Amino acid sequence: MVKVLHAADLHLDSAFVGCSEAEARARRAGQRKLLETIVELANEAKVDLLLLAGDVLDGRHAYFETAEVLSESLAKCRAHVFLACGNHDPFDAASPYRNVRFSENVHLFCSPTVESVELPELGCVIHGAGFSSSVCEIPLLAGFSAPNDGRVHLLVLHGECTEGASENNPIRKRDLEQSGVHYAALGHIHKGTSVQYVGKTAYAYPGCPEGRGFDECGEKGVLVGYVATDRVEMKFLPLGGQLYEEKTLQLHESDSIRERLSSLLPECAKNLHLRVVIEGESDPIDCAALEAEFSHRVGSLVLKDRTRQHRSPWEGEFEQSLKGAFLRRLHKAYETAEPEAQAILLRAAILGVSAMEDREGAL
Ligand SMILES: [Mn+2]
Repeated sequence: MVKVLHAADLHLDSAFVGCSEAEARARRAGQRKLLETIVELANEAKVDLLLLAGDVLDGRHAYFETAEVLSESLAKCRAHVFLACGNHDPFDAASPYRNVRFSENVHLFCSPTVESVELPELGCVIHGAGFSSSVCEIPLLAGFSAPNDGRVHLLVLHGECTEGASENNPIRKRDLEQSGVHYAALGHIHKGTSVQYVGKTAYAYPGCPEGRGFDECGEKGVLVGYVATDRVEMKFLPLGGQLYEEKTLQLHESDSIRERLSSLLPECAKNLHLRVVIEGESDPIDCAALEAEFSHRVGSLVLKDRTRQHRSPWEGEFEQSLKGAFLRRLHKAYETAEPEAQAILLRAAILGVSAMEDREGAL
């Protein structure tokens, strides 16, 4: 039985396009810190293996600091480290890995053919392959099969689980099954999965270890656990890094948006990036002012006003337009109509204007 920490898709040195330069720099520093956290966790949990399943770097433009952190923190790791290159960090001529001084405990799977490293003291074998360019249409695992020899067999691989074509190393179920490995530590999919099985092979994606945007919502982390020849127990461990969430705030007639927002937001959660979609009916909302007022309570706050506006049904009746003429006639009739007819005229005005403005009409 071997103890394993499985992480992937750190995307160190991401550009953080939407951020200011200072924010982007801080976020990149935070990513490096997260790598250190992962190594600390591996040491605390006394794992035998740290498996990094690709896209550890976001691209070819790695910073000097990142090369240093990779070299120094992985050297501090008391486990054997196996890193399989992915589509974002392929081992090509320009790979930043060529400038990293990796310590002896680190092994890079950087060739597109499956390579096997035996660790006799642990009774296990680690298999892996890596991208040598950013596109890999050939299934790297095809034809590979580990021997059934009583040792624990693990695989570290970056790719997309699919039965169809993919530019990102299509990993097919039949290839996973035939591989005969007990655990396939995969990378590429940023939304983590639970451990799944095909035949006797268990496989999982840990997802990215922290969010970078609203396309990576929810709690992120790594997988830690045990792999034996007859069972696999991997558990998700959240890392408490940057967290992106989207919430919907449904406004009701008498609600104060400030009060509702205030009770929705945590008092202080600097790693939380929140997008709040406001729905319901309301007067126009000054999103920028509310964001400025409440953003100190979170890492960042984005408000989206999707409310329908309160407005007079006769708004626009003096316009020189079809809408204006329509509203003037209805309003005139409305003033002398019985209450029952008034209600119908009001609905006609709302629905008519909605149709003319090509939006949904509230009944
Ligand atoms: Mn990838």
